[in-house]
Amino acid sequence: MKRICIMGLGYIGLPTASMFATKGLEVIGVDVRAQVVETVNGGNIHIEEPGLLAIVREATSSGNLRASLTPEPADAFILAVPTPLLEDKHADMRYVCEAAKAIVPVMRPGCLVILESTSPPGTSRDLLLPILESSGLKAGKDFNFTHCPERVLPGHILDELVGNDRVIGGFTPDCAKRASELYALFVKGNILLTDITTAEMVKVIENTFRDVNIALANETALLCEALGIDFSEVARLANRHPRVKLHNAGPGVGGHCISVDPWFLVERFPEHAKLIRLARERNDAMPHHVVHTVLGLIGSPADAKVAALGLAFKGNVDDCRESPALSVIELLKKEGIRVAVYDPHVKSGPPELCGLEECFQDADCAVLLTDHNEFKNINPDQVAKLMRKRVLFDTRNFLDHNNWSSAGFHVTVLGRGHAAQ
Ligand code: SAJ
Repeated sequence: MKRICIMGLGYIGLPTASMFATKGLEVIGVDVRAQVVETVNGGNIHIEEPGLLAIVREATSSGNLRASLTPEPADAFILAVPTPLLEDKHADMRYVCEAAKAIVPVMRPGCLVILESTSPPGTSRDLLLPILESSGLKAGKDFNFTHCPERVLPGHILDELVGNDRVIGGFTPDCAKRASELYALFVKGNILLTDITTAEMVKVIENTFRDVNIALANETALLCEALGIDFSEVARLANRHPRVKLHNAGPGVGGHCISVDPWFLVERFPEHAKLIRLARERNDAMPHHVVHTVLGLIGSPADAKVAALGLAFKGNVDDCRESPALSVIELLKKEGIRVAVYDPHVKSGPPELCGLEECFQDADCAVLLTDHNEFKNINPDQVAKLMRKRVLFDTRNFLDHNNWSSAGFHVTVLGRGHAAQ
């Protein structure tokens, strides 16, 4: 294989394109956004990811990577476009379909087509196959067809692209073998071959596994509150069992993966995926629980104000997609409460976003929503002077509570019942 065409230059497509280009392949990175094409061709990046700029520079300056608005004939095509969630909790497959239609005119006999985007199981056979075969070529006979889901962790994408095991599902075993030869150019983890629908299910169930476990942790936290005991103590001791791994409780599940992918199963199999739906609903209800607790803590002072710490969906990233913090803020505002948000990682966002001092100024309660390391460095004595009341609600059991209590704060922790506070 000499020439590959990657559809979508986002969080997955751009690192993957650069990786192949630095291994000597000629790579055409295609994106529908002219601005992205221009940025990449200039050796720059439009997304934050450690190490990405260096590898994009290396790839473009060698002449091996070039971005374009339209696909060109190639030995392999990789579809790495988004599959977001629609309002009705169904996957929006528009981008996958459009990318597939765009490559049909440039597909040639013997080429390899790879779907990387996380998709509802069945997508490759039911949705993509007819589009690709409209080229007049037959999958498994005239062209190779596979699903190779990405499983990288944002913030560690370049390391995990290389080091993680890679699952490759083929329309036929030969198709899978062909794709494995391509990925072997840079993957150092094991390459595991299977069929195309199994690979789709593997990816979706990985994130569903995590969502269901977090839902169990969140539900356990609510039970502990009702019992007057501490979830963190229960989890610490239960996790000493060799086969138990309770996840962390918190304000909900965000990001574009774990809070999205389980719906792909619910959408397709509503009559079977009952536990998966319940887990999603449990996690989505956590912001309501957070707000209910805050209301109990602040009572009903006139002009109440809450200082929210964190907007991003998890610690030490700037990504706010599906962040539970956004839901908490909206729900508080609906209750007529003023909200100010401090997030050292997020550069732009809702109007409530402000600096540390402005956030704490005259607040009746501080609520920690994201576990950014910077929050550990906040000096409780200093912010106490700014606040109207010294009340802290830690929804992730993250801060040093002794420190905050010593500064006169009434500290409440999600999952810790009154008797254990
Ligand atoms: N969370 C909890 N409790 C926990 C763990 C996480 O409440 O015990 C919350 C986080 O705060 C966050 C959300 O869940 O809001 C998701 O965070 P995450 O770190 O678990 O996952 P992501 O979305 O950053 O990345 C995941 C990764 N999957 C797993 O860890 C199983 C990654 O490997 C996938 O490649 C990625 O989704 C993806 O692209 O699908």
